[in-house]
Amino acid sequence: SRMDQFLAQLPKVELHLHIEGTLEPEMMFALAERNGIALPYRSPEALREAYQFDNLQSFLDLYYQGAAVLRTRDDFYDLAMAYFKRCDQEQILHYEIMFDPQTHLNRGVRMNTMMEGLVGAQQDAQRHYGASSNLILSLLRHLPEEDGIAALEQAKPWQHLINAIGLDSSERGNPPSKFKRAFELADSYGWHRVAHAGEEGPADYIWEALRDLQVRRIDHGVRCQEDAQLVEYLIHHQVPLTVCPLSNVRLGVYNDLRQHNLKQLLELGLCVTLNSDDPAYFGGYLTTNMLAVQNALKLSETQWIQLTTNAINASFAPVERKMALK
Ligand code: ES4
Ligand code: ZN
Repeated sequence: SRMDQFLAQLPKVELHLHIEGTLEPEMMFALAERNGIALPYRSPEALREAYQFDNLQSFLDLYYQGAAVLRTRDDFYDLAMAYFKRCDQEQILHYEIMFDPQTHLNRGVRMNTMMEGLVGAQQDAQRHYGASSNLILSLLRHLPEEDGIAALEQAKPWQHLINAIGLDSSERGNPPSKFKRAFELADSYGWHRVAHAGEEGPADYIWEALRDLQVRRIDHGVRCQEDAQLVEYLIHHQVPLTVCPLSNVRLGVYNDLRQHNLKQLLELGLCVTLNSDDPAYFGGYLTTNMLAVQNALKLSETQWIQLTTNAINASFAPVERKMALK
């Protein structure tokens, strides 16, 4: 349709993307073979069939298992480059990608290995596609804060190639306040701060991320509507929310896209952005998310342009790059 055409050609920015969540079953099998690792599935198709999640934790279990095929610098390079190529095909001109170093450090993969692969791919994508990107080092909130601080210390030599700290993994029972000192250390590196909050966890975790971690963006944040004062605050301060519609449906945050509050939040005047989260696991990349949202919620062209403008404003791109994107 004309609207699908409009969405396909619209210049895009992606701010909530786990690079380990772009590991397609085919690449998982190829890397497993390259590294001599056995997978407990017969084929990529059989693996894909196992992607039926009840909640965040049931997804995370498979996601961490899948990430175990990533061992070498080339693995991280190939993973990132496949996503960057995809971005070029979808008019995604700027992206800020998260990675979970603890997932890899705890398996004996060195920080240098990850960083050389990821940064190498970022540089090549800049050269080949003219795209700009930022790296967000994300801590696993189910692990102790000390473990996260150890990861940050390993990242210190790379501090100028990392743009922000993030916080992800199992939200319930792991409040943002647990990571106050880790986020202070990241601040001393000159990094921006973001955190997953209000995905499965309560609205109070959004307040905590703002107050205790001083975050500049909230990843997900869709449960903010359970607290009217919080909604008012988010509007007044234009705190960006990186909303991930297909992720929310696949993980049971909403039963159906038609129940998703993305359009409502946008119309209330929040700085909403649209993102794909873990596209290899949740059924599609950014354009697929947009088409599914359009099908379910029917946004106007003006609203779609607003979502993109919000993403440009909410990004950590240098001001000259933001102007070029507009
Ligand atoms: C994640 Cl959807 C989601 N939520 C929390 N942590 C994550 N890590 C990767 N995807
Ligand atoms: Zn996420």
